[in-house]
Amino acid sequence: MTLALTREVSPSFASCELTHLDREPIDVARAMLQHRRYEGCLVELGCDLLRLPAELACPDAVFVEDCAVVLDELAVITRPGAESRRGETESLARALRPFRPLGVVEAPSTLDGGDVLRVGRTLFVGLSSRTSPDGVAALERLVGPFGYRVVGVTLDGCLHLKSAVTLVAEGTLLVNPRWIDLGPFGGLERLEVDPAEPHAANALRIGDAVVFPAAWERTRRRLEQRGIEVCPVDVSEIAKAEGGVTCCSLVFDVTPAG
Ligand code: CIR
Repeated sequence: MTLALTREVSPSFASCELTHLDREPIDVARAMLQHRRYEGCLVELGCDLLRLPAELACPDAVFVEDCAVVLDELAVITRPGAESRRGETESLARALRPFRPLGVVEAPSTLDGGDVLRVGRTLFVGLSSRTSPDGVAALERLVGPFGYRVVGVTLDGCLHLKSAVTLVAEGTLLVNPRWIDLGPFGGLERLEVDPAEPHAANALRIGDAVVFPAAWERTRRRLEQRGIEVCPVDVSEIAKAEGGVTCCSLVFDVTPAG
């Protein structure tokens, strides 16, 4: 069975970190509603939901993806680059412990899960303002023994690697080529976002479908023309906090007990 781990939107969500966006008023009640609908979409696509309660002191805690990298063999608990987010990892580690052995990224290294894109046995890792080179090395030490290759990727103009590139089908990437060096991705097919929609490269693949922000209609058409099933979700308030669709869940397979 496939589990989607999520966390409720914090009442303090409007005080989120922002790096590349200007602060706009966020309707937190609406963000909560949009988050519920996003969860509904994951359930429709066959996931079982494990929803953690909101972290009142952590405005960004809904973005669970940044605090862990969950692989079949282990879960790596990250050390987020933003200091305000470091308090999020403890409860997440507790939630993941029943499902995977844990590895931990230790200080002073930093790593955000939003910078890690898995394609088969390769982990592409964005060298963003949140992920340090020694964070990449720490990840490599933890996952190398399981046969994963770790490849650093330079990026510019966006928050995380997965703001600029995600996997939307076997062997096919959705990319904004203006934000990353695509050199390390040689051999994989690329579908570019519509130039009018620079933030549209963040799609969440579940089975053969992708969960995708409803706002990016032009890029959605490109996906559908490729034969990819798109489940649109309205994440307008979540986007104001610089969040996308991958960052609101950790999706992984579990073996049912018994
Ligand atoms: C932050 O700046 O950390 C949050 N406001 C947004 C994090 C989004 N995470 C992601 O794309 N993986």
